[in-house]
Amino acid sequence: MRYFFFLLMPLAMSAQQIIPLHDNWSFYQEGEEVHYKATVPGVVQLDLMENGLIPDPFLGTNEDSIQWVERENWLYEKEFDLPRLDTQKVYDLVFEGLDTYAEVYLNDSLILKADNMFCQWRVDVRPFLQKQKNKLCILFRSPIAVNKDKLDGRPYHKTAENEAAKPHVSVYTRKAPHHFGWDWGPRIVTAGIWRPVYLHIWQKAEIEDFQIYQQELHTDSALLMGKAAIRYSHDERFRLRLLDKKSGQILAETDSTVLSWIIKDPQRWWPHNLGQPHLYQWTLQLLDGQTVLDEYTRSFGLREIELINEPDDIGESFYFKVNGEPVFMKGANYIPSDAMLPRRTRADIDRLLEDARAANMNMIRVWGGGVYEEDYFYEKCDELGLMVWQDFMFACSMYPANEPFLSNIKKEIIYNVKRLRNHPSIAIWCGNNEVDVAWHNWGWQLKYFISKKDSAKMWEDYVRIFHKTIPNILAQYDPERPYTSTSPLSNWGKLSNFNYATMHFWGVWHGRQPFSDYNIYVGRFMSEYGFQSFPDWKTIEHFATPDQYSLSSTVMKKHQKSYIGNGMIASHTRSEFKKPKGFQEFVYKSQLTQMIGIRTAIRAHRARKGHCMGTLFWQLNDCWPGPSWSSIDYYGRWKALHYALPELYANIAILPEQDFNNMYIKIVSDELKEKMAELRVQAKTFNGQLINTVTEPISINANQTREYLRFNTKDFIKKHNKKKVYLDLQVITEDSVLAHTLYYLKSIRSLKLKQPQLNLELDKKQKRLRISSNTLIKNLYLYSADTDVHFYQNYLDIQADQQYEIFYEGALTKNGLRWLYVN
Ligand code: BMA
Repeated sequence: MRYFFFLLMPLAMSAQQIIPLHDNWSFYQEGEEVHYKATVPGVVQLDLMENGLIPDPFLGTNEDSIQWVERENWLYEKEFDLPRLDTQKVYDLVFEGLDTYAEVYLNDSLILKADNMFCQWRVDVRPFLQKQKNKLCILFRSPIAVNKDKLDGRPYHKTAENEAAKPHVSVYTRKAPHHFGWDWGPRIVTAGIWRPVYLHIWQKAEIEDFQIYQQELHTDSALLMGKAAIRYSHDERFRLRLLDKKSGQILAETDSTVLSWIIKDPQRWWPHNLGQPHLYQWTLQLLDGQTVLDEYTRSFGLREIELINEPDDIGESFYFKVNGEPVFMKGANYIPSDAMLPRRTRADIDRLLEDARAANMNMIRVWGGGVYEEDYFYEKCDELGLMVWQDFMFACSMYPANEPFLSNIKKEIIYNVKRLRNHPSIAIWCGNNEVDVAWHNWGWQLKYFISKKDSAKMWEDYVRIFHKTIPNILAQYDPERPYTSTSPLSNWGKLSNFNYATMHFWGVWHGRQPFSDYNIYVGRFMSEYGFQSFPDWKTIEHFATPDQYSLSSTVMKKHQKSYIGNGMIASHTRSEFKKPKGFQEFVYKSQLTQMIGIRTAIRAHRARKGHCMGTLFWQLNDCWPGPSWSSIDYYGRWKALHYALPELYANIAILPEQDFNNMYIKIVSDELKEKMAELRVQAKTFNGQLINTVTEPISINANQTREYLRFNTKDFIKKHNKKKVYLDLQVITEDSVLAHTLYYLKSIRSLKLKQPQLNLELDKKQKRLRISSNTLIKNLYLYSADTDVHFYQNYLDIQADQQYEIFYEGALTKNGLRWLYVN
């Protein structure tokens, strides 16, 4: 019997009132007179920008000129009236998030001191309220100032290597670690009311929490139990009723706080690539006679998730079973999608997560150097059937566990676990990002002269937080969801380590190894690996002026945050391609280079399915415009890598491997059923002349990778020059193409490509481009010079014997249409 837990959040309420407090805020710098208009939710850097007091830190080298903001204290003020004040009611002032050290005054009384941006703060303010001219004032203290005195004699902050300025205070501050600087983002130490603030007015009782236990899940029925936590303003008891939201059918009713009910023929929640992410919508009502005092509605899914992380013949497995089936995880690491997050909209979240799904990802990892995302983010993942690997917010540095700090951490973990545990999409909790691996392998102890005694204490604190406190909290609040103390569990230094659990493989990039090493270093679950590229050209045009279009310009260097960044991109691009003509061509080739690297890795990981059961590249997205490991840039523009992912991450994919003159055609299937199909391999010249064809009927094994065909390439291409031909590989059924890829027998830079005659026909009505060519065009990149256009396919190889139709979004004109290709 398995138990699963869900939490219902308020959606619609009766006899309850929410008064948002987002209007008419002003802010000012402590010690200054002038007040300016503020936007709430928001952060002070956005408000300063809005008021023209600082430049946009995302442009040029402006980041430097806004650094003073973090050292100041900021005050936010607002007045509000209430339609009436009712002594019978509770008036909770709720802050969904305060960033970070905030003192809140209501009508001059200090009602709250906040010190953790990841927590919700709720204060009953009835005694402080008046009907008119309530004055709310919040003082945000500089996290630098608050913490700088804590550094003396303490060793922890020495390890905070990602912080872009001193003093290093991030490890003493419960605030998004990347705010202090990271190797893909700016240092913007924000402050402000970063999430919604409102008055929650209620009477008699309210539903504080509703946890659902999936007691039994069979094909014909599911047995569920729910436990409600009710807050009473007076000592009274009420009835609870649970409804199916759609049909209105009453599922259960009780005088206690525990309900149980049965669902006949339950539909399971599946990751989208294996089935429907079915969601039930249930509403819990709190009743006082016939009056509904409070109502919670929430969607949730019935599913089983198990983590198999145990010793095996070669080392230690690490894979997930979803609804009993081993599932290979395909995806990427997610970072906060804006360095100043509150300005991000729901539409932005929709687009990014839909883009992840469009790339055939089934998992994203919410990485531990950012934030616990807002509810909407996970609701969207639930809906899309996108599984979430959820880190707790600790990354790449050692954290103290002294009493006040640990209790702050506990509060944060409990709050976020209760808030998020309902989501079927969340597959696993993970203690931190790379803290364990760093402590044991990055040489901090020697580098920072950390004494034996301090080292022992630091590790003791690590154990206290990640091996004791967090798992203890989870045992109480979310016992059935898997927990792993850190990612990775194994370090990439030694090849034998790749037999053990999770792996962040940074040999390519930090270790300066070639892409081909992705084929050798395949771990059991690759939770990170990656390669950088420059963002879309339009994005570059936005943050840099033409005089800065070079790798060595001040702006291009400022936006590159990795210590080896631009050089590493340049050297790999040079080894894949001929010398680019100009910076724009370099940017284009940098993206193709990244795509080639990550394609090598993904294919290698999927080829060894079974040994390896997950591949999450670093990183999905950006928090500002600049070169980085992302597949989608800050403005949501897809890089060449993201365009390649739908094929690479498809449930059925062809994995060609070449070893001298031997060609091995493997096919990976993530499908749960065997499939009958035909494998067709053709050799063609660049002009489209067919040299050879092989067609093999195959039955594709379910949930497995296997070799289906092997041949000698020399024989197959009948003495043609390898530099002048390519393979066209397809897996087809009578009515569909299950998988398709083109394979080149030589590196791109050595191919004898010819100058093409490209035919482009634009149909603005259909938003469609028709493309054909007299010779193969390698990686045709289409863009619009004057408007923002998203092509649904791009960087395609155009075969001479095919016609292509590419659809797009946006306003494309014939004059604005531009392209680049490798030829
Ligand atoms: C990984 C991440 C990040 C970092 C990336 C690139 O280890 O966890 O800390 O941005 O490497 O260096």
